[in-house]
Amino acid sequence: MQESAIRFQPVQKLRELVARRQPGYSLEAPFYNSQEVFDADIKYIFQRHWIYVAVSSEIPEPGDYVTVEIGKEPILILRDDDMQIKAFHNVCRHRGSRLCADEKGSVGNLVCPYHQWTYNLAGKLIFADHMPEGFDLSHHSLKPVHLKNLQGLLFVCLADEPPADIDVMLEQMGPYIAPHQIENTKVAAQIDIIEAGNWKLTMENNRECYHCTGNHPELTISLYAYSYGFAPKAELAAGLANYENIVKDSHARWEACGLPSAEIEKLSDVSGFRTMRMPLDRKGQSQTMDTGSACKKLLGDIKDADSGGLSFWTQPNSWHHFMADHIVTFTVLPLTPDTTLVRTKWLVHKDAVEGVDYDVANLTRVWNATNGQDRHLVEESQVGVNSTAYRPGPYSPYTEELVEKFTNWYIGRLGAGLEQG
Ligand code: 3BY
Ligand code: FES
Ligand code: FE
Repeated sequence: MQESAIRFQPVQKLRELVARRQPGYSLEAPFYNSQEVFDADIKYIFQRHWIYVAVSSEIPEPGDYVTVEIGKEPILILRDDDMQIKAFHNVCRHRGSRLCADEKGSVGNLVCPYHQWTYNLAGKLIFADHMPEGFDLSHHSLKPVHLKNLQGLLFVCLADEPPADIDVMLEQMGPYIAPHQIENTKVAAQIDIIEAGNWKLTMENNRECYHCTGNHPELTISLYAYSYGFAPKAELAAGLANYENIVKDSHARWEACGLPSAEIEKLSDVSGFRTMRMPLDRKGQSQTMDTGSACKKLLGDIKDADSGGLSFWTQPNSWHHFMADHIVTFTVLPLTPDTTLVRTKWLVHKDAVEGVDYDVANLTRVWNATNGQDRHLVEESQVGVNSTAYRPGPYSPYTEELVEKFTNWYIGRLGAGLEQG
């Protein structure tokens, strides 16, 4: 009896933490700094949900691959000979060596560096030297990983039975993303930063713009403060009403051009997401320092540079901004309880020429600056929540609603995982 009490103590402790979560408040400190919660986050959140990892245009040709690690699971995503995108565990079926150590590359076949077991692009073992007569290659294929391609945004799921409601997201989001034609883009820039903070602090920070006016001088040039909610103070009423009119007119114009724009909010779904095409301030074209296009060649069939910004947020780990001229896409991957990888990619039309159609420094300036500022905010939050003085604090019902939707989703999914075991 004593033995089982000891054995089950961590889960019990986690269940208690989940059960006493106070709605409307930030999470208790162990959620941000304990190894037990981190391990549970990897097991119940990152290994059981659809995780955004990459874009299809990073692997345009057969044999192109990217790798990513979700917790301790190395994953390989590649384009096969039929131009289909597949995901596998990046683990050799011989003695388990990681197959591809590079973050991206291009191969004819996948040759394990250890003893040269060789797999084709379908993951089938086609060569293994020194093995006895009767050794069956077909029993040693790479282990597949579930993958969904949302118009070029690639999501993987490590669960045996992935959440089926990803299909709702694919169906509803498809028409929003399709006009930007990710398949016809290229990565103009990628920047990885490792934030000294728990991944949930990164996600919570992303879900509000309460902090934007005070911290993001570059982003707020193009961002309407009203687009992220505002306290209904009398002196702001006229500004808010004006913004709402701009949204209404812009949506009508964009929808007429084949750009779906209306808000969809399904953040409580297992595969939760939210989207909306939002007007941008001033010239209204792009998230740049002068709010004009950063790339002369517009994406897909989009004719009008003035198409606002389609934002798309997913639970648990991504957000994306699609403009007429470029796309910025973010993936968040937990590394340890207090370090997190934030990977940002800027996509432009594949035929756009650097130095002619776009300038990388100009393209990346706003989000580079913003990421740096957000990193600082997350790192300062981590220092604060580690203090014995930290207690969960109240969310604003006006500007932190989406933060609460994130933490509610997280608590719900973690609780469900702990119940299922
Ligand atoms: O990317 C976003 O949508 C949020 C809101 C604006 C700042 N931010 C990180
Ligand atoms: Fe891959 Fe031996 S571990 S060939
Ligand atoms: Fe921010």
